[in-house]
Amino acid sequence: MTVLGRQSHWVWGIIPAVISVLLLAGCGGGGVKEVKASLKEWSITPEVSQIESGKVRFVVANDGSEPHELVIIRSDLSSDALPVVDGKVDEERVDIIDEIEPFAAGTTEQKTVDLEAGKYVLICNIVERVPGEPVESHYEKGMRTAFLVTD
Ligand SMILES: [Cu+2]
Repeated sequence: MTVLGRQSHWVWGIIPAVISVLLLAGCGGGGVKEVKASLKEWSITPEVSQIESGKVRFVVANDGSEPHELVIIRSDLSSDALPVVDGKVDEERVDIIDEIEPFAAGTTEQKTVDLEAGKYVLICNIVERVPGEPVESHYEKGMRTAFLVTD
């Protein structure tokens, strides 16, 4: 009797642990997916180029030598075909989901967004204007990349 009693305690104790593990595996650990990305002169490089819809936490490192930003745009256009006025993507004419404001070289910022399935473009929309010199458009220099969100 004593031995049997110990065994059933052991069984009841392990069941919640097994259920927890199964739930975590099924829900992707709470439902927020993390995407690390690197910004520098002149590129935006996420560690993956597509992800399933839902909450996505972008963890973005500025690995360059000057400030950059990350703008998340929903668009069916290819990443180099967004409407541009004088070097800057026209933010009135694209569907901006969210953005991380310009942040310093050597630092990391993050932002969690809820993304529906669709095509997106990640850009840096900083334009530097020095009198007497051509404008320096981070977007036109290459800080743009397509990002796909699947069902
Ligand atoms: Cu930039």
